[in-house]
Amino acid sequence: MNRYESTKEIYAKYGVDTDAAIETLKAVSVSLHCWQADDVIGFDHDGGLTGGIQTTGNYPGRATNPDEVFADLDKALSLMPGKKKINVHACYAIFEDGEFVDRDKLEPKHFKPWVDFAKEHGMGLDFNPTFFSHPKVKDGLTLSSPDEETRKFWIEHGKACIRISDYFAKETGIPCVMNIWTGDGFKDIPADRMGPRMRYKESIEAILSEPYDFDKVKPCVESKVFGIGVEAYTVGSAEFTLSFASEHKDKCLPLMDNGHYHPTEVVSDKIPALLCFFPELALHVTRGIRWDSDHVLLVDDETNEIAKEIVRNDALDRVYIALDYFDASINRVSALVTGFRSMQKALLNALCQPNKLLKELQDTNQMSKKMVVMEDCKMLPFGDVWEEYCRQCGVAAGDYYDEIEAYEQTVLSKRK
Ligand code: RNT
Ligand code: ZN
Repeated sequence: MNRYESTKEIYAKYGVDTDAAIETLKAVSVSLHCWQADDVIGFDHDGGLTGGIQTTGNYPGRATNPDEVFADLDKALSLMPGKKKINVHACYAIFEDGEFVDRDKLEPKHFKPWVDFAKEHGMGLDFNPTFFSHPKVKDGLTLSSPDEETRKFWIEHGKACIRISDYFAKETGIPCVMNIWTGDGFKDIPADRMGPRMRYKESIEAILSEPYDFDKVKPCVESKVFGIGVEAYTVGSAEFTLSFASEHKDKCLPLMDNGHYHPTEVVSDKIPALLCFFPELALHVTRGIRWDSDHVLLVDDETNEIAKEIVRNDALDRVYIALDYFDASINRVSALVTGFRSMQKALLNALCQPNKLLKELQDTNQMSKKMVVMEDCKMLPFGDVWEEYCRQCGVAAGDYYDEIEAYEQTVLSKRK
């Protein structure tokens, strides 16, 4: 008997069907963010990243143009098991022959290469308006600016992005999640906390007045507790975005990024809370160290708990899972692959838990036994299930670093 066959029997004793877990995971999309490939810079400006987020590190080989980003994503995708989507930011618009338009004038054609790339890989695409790294961010504000012209520019950008999201959904035949995040906020104590929020509310409503089919385009609002340089106040706070999404349930979803809460708050506990009220919700899965530091996702406790809450609540088709981290201090292809694999491992592990049994133990108040079974499950031979899953997906279960190293030597190290 091979290892997987015997592992399967061990899991079966807990009522877990590992073959079924593998099949289920194969159909779950995880959205891979293009921005880990180039430190969140994009192609539409020469400057660096500004606006409440930051990448640190200067590992050699950063992709600096569309060809390089596509090549790196290609390499990364070849080393990942599972179903993927690619998450694109508006600043990754691709202009032909010296053409340039500002963000309020972006059109679907500026993203055609992304559609071609997605089609080649049989993937869907997600999208994000880019409300940062741009001269029209006025005094740190975009959609919530007191300056009408500034707000108008960014509203037009948001509307253009809805049209582009619609194009993505139509071309790929897969719904496009479009996330609205702004770094709007203040470094120091504001005198008016409500005014910017009222303007933000009206601006997002104006963006969402652009017509779209909510089955195809899924606008989201992402909250945050604070950003770099805007430590005192964030316009799009947790209460603001959750209330907004709740008031506009027929046209947008709440998005939770697990780096965007106070350090002892956990998104894993918020998922079931939101599932009681929202038909669908979206996530940015990341790894914060002390604060929203956007480290590469690993299989840590919270990643496992997030996956478990999605699986236990039978919500794999109600939660849009996307990754969001950016580490410039290590090989970026490795970062893409390791983070994506971590999410896959957490999901597969969650699918291999005796969730039904554990729930029964809780509901009959057998809490000591529940604790013992939960602890026992940590020692199950999960590695064999992972190995089988990767085998079926046609990728190595581990040991992918050699390939990354070879790519670094032949491609990344040759870049200027
Ligand atoms: C920033 C938010 C946001 C960004 C991306 C690039 O704190 O998490 O989602 O990371 O839009
Ligand atoms: Zn995020």
